[in-house]
Amino acid sequence: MAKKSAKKTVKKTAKAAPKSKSKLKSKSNSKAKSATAAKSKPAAKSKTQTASKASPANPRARGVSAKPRASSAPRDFPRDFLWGTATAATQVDGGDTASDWSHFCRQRGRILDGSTSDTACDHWNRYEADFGIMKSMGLNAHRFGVDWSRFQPEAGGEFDPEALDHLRARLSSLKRKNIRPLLTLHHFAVPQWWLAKGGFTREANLGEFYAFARFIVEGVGDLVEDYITFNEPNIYALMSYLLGAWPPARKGMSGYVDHIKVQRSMVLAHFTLYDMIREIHGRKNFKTPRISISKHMRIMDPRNPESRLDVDRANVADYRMNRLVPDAIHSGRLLEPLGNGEQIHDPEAWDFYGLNYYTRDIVSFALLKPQTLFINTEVRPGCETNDLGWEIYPEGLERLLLDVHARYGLPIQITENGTADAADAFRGKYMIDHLAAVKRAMDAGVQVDAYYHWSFLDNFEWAEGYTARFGLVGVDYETQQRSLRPAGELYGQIARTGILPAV
Ligand code: GCO
Repeated sequence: MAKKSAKKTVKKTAKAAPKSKSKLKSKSNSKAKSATAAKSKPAAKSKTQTASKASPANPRARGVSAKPRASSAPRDFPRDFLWGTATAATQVDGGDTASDWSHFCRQRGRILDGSTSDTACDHWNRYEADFGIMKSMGLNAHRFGVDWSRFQPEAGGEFDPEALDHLRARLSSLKRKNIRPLLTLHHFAVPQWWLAKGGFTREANLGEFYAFARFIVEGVGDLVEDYITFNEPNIYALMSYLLGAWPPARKGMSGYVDHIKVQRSMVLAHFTLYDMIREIHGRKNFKTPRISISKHMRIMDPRNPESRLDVDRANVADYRMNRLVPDAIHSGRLLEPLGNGEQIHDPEAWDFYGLNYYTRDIVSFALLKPQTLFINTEVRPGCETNDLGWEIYPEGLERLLLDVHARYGLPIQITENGTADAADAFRGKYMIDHLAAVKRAMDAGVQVDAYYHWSFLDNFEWAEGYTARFGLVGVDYETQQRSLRPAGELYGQIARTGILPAV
């Protein structure tokens, strides 16, 4: 097992990392809350955004009031820093009707705007032009994913060689443009046929997922070095099995049990995939891979820091949300409630920490919520929020980076960070403020190697459909026209110069 050690230590001068909140946890229902917020505050209707020449040097870059520093200013980020964007197959590709999401979208009332993922951004057919936009922005990295249903739409069927050729063509296109890929093997979707037999709730099913992963890694491992095995395992388990918002829309007590089983399966599968990917790369003389998960993290602060009940629930929420799965992967043990703490793999079955960060929850004790372990989450009253009602809290990213560094000592890649802002009114400032938080953590000794902005394109935001616009590039879903937003131009400038404009 490769061992990674902290290359640097957090300087004493660093702002205090959050106190280690040990205890057990439970998840927060924030994504569900987001759905609620989206209902009351719909994002602007799809309209073509015209490409703007705005840049930070140009006040038309909305949300950014200050000018860039002189070009002689020292770089804030190292020259080899990876500046990327992130997408997920279901959210942008289109054309896949065999996935559980495609089936789910056809059920009445599941998706906020009644839409489907069937066309999305038609990125499957337009990737070349889309990667051209990335190149023109000056980006050098891109995270994207594969949906298994695309490669094996039917149970027991052969893996589709044309889909593999397509994936190779995509990766080759990125390579020609010097854009480094980070490939996600599971991002919330599975084939409908596999979900119907229990999906990740049944460990006996995992062999079929491994066969898919093997097909992909053997087929494209010469073009990929960086992998994410699972995107946000706990969010997937929570939304799909505990809150009933995503397929298979389970909830209740049996859903609770299954949401634990799903996370257990994903930890087990991560261990297997970690070994499998390394074995394939070694045997086929592919470059040494770097492997991790993308971990959704959110700050969990108690509503009343004086209340023992609120503080205790915040600790539990923090553990369930931020620590359980990473601690299991880092220790190689099936920690409770995933198991009894048994050691099932060598420790440190990952090469970096993939961190997704968006927001903070305020946590309180709720007697009437046994199904969420008496945890209530809410958005901090009066705070600044995005189009989905999520608090904008850049300091949270610094807190989490310091905490992750102290806990695991791994290099960190920020595999998602971004905001829903249909008017592109505050995205630029959001980006600068979060990157400034990253810089502060780096100055304090945290090794951060990459930042992937979520997202490259406006896209299908799961149960919120197309109502939320996260793209640096706006998409007109009727014409599939792309328009680089001012914040996209700003991001390109930051990527090219490694310098954060002052705000
Ligand atoms: C997630 C996913 C993305 C989302 C993004 C915005 O965190 O849910 O990784 O697919 O679209 O986070 O919600």
